Amino acid sequence: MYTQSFNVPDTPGLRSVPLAPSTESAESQARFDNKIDADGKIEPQDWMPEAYRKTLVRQISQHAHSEIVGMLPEGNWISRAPSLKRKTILIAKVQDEGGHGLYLYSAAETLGTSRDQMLEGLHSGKAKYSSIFNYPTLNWADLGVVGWLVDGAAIMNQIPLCRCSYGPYARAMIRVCKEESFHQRQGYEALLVMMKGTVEQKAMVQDAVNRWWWKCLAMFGPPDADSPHSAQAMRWGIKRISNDDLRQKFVDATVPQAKVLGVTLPDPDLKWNEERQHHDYGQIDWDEFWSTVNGNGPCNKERLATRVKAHNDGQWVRDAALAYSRKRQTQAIKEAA
Ligand code: FAQ
Repeated sequence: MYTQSFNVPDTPGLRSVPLAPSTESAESQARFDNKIDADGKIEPQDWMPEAYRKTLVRQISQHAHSEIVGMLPEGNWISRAPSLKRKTILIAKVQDEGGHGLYLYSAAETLGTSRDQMLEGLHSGKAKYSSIFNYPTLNWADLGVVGWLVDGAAIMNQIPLCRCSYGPYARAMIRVCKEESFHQRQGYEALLVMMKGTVEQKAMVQDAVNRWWWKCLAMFGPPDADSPHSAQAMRWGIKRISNDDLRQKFVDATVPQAKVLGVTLPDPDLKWNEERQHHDYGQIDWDEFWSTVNGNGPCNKERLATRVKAHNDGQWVRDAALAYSRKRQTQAIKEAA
């Protein structure tokens, strides 16, 4: 359902933004600029402007933390899945999200930022993660909607990242997108089954769609005009498609899916615009978005506390692994002597 076919051309006009000036040697800068202009890949050993490195670390950090915190709203439901089949699928999905976080922490390590530094940023509340994971999953229909819409929005954003100019991030995203595609499908399929069920089950699905729709639209980030990082990130080929263009693609792709499912998207202004060849849609509540991003959503405190506790509870595993590794090293030195 969500494939590389969503990998449409870059948002037009990007190349008209000049590259940010750098104080580094003109030769290194020129090599970097040429590679970016030729749509080549920047690799960890290549020289890169500090601002490029910083932007990547910021975005990869936000992304990695989203995958890790994103395990929590679904992990809560593993013990309450309605059948063995759904439980198996959910366990696999939550494990995949953990794996995505780890690939991304590794990608950030290639930029010189350690996993400990990244985790310190998350646990202290300084680093961001996606707004969407600060909302509660109230019932089983929410889990289907998270798969269909949250993973659907995530893939829409992530497929263009497979073409990101930074090699390790781009390569990590290829596998992530394949797995996210399975996540989206399993959510949609779970909802299709519920929509063939009782009146109460259908009402649960509609209620979950009503609660999640607008929050999923906000996942793509602020409107282009209010997005401080977009122009430069796109000029560097980190982001390929703007926040608003991705949001529009998501709306256009989701409307027919909602129709097949038999649910209404909760937006009276949602309608096809013949002239634009896109759907028009209503106003997103950006005050609510920023309030959530800034720590005041319904679950921010709970999510962070759960994450910090899980990390602290796992300290003995890290200690044991380190002690074992030191013991092996000491043995190896003794044997070599
Ligand atoms: N939530 O100038 P822009 C997933 C922040 S993965 C929180 O537009 P940018 C998988 C932004 O960081 C979902 N903060 O920034 C899954 C910046 O703050 P800063 C995550 C947000 O970076 C599914 C400020 O606003 N995906 O769901 C959000 O150019 C199910 C200004 O914004 C990614 O992270 C937001 N929604 O564009 C897991 C993909 N939006 O850093 C489990 C990679 C914006 O100045 C279960 N990331 N902000 O303090 C991106 O593509 C970009 O970072 C954007 C934002 C598009 C998210």
